Amino acid sequence: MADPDLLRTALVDVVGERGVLVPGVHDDRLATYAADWRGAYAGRPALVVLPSTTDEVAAVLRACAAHGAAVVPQGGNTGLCGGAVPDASGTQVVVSTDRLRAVRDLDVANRTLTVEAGVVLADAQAAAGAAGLLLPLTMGSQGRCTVGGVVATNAGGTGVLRYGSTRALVLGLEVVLPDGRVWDGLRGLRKDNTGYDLKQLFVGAEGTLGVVTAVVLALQPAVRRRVGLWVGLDSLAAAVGLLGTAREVAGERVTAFEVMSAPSRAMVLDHVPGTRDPLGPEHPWCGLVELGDTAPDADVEALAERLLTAAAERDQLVDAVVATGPQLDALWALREGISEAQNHEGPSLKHDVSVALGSMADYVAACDAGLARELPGVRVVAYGHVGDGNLHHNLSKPPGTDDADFLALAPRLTEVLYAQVAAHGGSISAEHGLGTAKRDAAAAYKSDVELDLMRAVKRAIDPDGRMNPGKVLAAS
Ligand code: FAD
Ligand code: S2G
Ligand code: ZN
Repeated sequence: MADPDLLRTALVDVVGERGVLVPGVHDDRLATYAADWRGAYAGRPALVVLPSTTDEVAAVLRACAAHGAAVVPQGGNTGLCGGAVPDASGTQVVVSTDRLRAVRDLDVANRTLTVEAGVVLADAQAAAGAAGLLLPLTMGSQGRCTVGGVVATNAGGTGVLRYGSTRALVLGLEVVLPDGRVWDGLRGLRKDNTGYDLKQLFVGAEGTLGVVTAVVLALQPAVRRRVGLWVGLDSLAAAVGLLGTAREVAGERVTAFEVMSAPSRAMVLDHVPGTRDPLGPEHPWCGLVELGDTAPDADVEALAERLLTAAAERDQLVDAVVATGPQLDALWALREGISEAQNHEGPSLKHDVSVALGSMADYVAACDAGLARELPGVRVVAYGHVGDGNLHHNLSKPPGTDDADFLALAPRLTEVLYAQVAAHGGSISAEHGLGTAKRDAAAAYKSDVELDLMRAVKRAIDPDGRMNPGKVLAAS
């Protein structure tokens, strides 16, 4: 970066004094942008800028380009791989989308919602719901993560098995490029076959190619009738079998399929007030299956009973309860409470992996053996979106172990787990992206051709390498 004071003056000219946070002057406010939401990753920004329009974002990026300053786009800062925080150099400018909050359009006939990048996911869901439509992106961070962030990370969540990841829901993007040009790709067309699908380059790019300033999302018909099944399972293989039965009986009305291991449930019951496990702690796994129908008169309860009958005939479940309304919401609170609960148990090693469904049980068994060899008593907090082959294979320290001793073993424990992911043809990042945390591990599993293609895209769009340096790809 040339002269930070000159850059600060240039940025204040664009967004005004209130739109630029300066170290040593605004340290309290700056702190929330320097570290991620959970404090797992932290850096030192040169400045934090809060533009309020696309034109201001463009002017900010032009100024950063003129001063050779690196840019770190930031939304809700709930990312789990360190992608939204600056490095420790004190030279990177965080560009926050906090003030890009407009809902620009909701087209009921076309079933599209156009929002600016800083709109919180829950607010986008509410805008769709108010029009009798559904934005089928749901995850535990939805009260804080932004639409720009879910696009940049190609976020998944609990609706992927029915509706796909964010990538499947994006119809158009407005992006400010590293040189400040604005690409207006805000088209709400479901079919537009006119050359390279440029928007898909920015979905999942984690801020390394430009700043997403607005998004056109495809909406779905609202689910009018929903029912949940909370099932006791004696193995992960049984869960996979139950998924097959659910799809046979209910087809696309299976709108969520999550599993929770016994340690993950126990942690939530210990640390998240008001939660309860209707089936008790004895089942090694429990499944939360949600069936949803867009027909207002659909008898989803009868569908649930048919599913339970078929699953029982196949010995796929040990026990079950059917839940609707508040009981179903309470089961989701149990499921979504794991992330918070695990933080109460010392450092949590997070692994967001995916393997083909048929390999999942073998993969977990191989990991259990390997992890126990490395650290007897390590607590495997496994849970998540099994419907997509995605498991959050998190680890917590054995009770009574020192945090530092556990963290010293972290690289080796992760290595054991990733080796099994590779051995089972899986991915070491199913939905959270790479950031800095998984950048090198991912590169180790990619071919030279694939890495060359990724670097070629990066060079073509961000030739100076100033967009979120060191995220997704090692800075060249
Ligand atoms: P940030 O954390 O601010 O940024 C994430 C990345 O996107 C960074 O690389 C940043 O540079 C980039 N970025 C942000 N905004 C823009 C923009 N406008 N333009 C360009 N780049 C941008 N994730 C899932 O996929 N599924 C889950 O089920 C899930 N559950 C979660 C539960 C909890 C409790 C928590 C804390 C996180 C969870 N996450 C989950 C992770 C996280 O919420 C997602 O990755 C989310 O997409 C991040 O959005 P954000 O706005 O917070 O982005
Ligand atoms: C989830 C959250 C991340 C974690 O709960 O689905 O994506 O492991 C995860 O805390
Ligand atoms: Zn998840």
